[in-house]
Amino acid sequence: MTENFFLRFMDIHIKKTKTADHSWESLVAGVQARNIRAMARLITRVENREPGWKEAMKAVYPLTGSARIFGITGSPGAGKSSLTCEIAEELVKRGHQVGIIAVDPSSPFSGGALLGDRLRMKKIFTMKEIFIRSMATRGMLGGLSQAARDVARIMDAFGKDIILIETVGVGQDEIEVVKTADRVMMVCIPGQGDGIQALKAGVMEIADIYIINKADLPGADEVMADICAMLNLSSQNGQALPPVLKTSALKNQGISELADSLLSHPAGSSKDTLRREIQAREEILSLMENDVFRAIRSRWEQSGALTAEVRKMVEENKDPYSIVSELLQQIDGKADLFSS
Ligand SMILES: Nc1nc2c(ncn2[C@@H]2O[C@H](COP(=O)(O)OP(=O)(O)OP(=O)(O)O)[C@@H](O)[C@H]2O)c(=O)[nH]1
Ligand SMILES: [Mg+2]
Repeated sequence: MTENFFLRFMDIHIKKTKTADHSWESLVAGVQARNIRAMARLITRVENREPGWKEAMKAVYPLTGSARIFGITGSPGAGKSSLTCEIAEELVKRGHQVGIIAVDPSSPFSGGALLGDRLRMKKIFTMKEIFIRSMATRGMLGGLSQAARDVARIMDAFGKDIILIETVGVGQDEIEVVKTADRVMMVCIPGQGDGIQALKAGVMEIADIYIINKADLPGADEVMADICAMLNLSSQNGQALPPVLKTSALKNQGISELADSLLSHPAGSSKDTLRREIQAREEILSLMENDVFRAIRSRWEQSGALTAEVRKMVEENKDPYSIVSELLQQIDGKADLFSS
């Protein structure tokens, strides 16, 4: 009896230890085996830049490449989240596996922020074909767009073949995030004449599809005409104009046409190649910037050089420009690398 109990206890203990195997290898293997908890955990650990994250991403990378990434941006309250939900549902109907990355400027996604209180939107949380992850804009180690890339890749490795990234199209960081997508949807709304002027500067040129959401409200045709006029003005000779579509996320109108337009884009055009090159360059540079900076900083901090120089600046009024030049000169004698 006692022995039996002991064996059972051991058995449970072993099972527990097994399921609690959170090594990077087991998480990556879990993602490959389509284990949702492994995916969620891997995302968190990579986002937190826990030691070993880069090795994990090296293992994830070869598993990626089949997902299409669509960015969705626009002014606050334009209906981006509502549209994201409608598009996701439509794509699931067509047999796709969808990942959603909601970049929320205010708070990490907790179930309320993205959803509002609409029941329809809550539904997609229960659909096994859809995985939603939110990301706070602040405090993201290594930069927001890199975090979005990493999360999208993990979802891709899991088997999500479409990834939707929602961001508010206001700050530079958010714009950088949508630039990591293969195609970008820009959401406008009726009565936004001035808004379009404001958006024009930063976001308009990166959009591939223009959407006038809330087309159930008056004024949609006017905004459509404004956008078309603007696109016509800025288009170069012979260049095809991006599609401009009207939707109502509220009434589920125009969603199917939008999905058609998203999916119809032929892959591999020269514009795509150019975009990929720009994205690759930005990613390499951003990863490098982070690593180089961190390596140098920790070297200076550990050697006490930084503290010494801080004191010189405060107590002896030494200028910071000379401090940085001199510190850089100490790095492997390769001062010329850093001089400009
Ligand atoms: N009339 C109408 N209202 C809509 C439509 N789509 C969304 N809304 C409403 O607009 C409000 C904002 O919708 P969200 O989907 O949260 O908009 P969002 O762009 O994600 O908002 P933020 O993420 O806060 O910038 C909600 O009250 C929605 O119900 C639509 O097509 N028509
Ligand atoms: Mg939203």
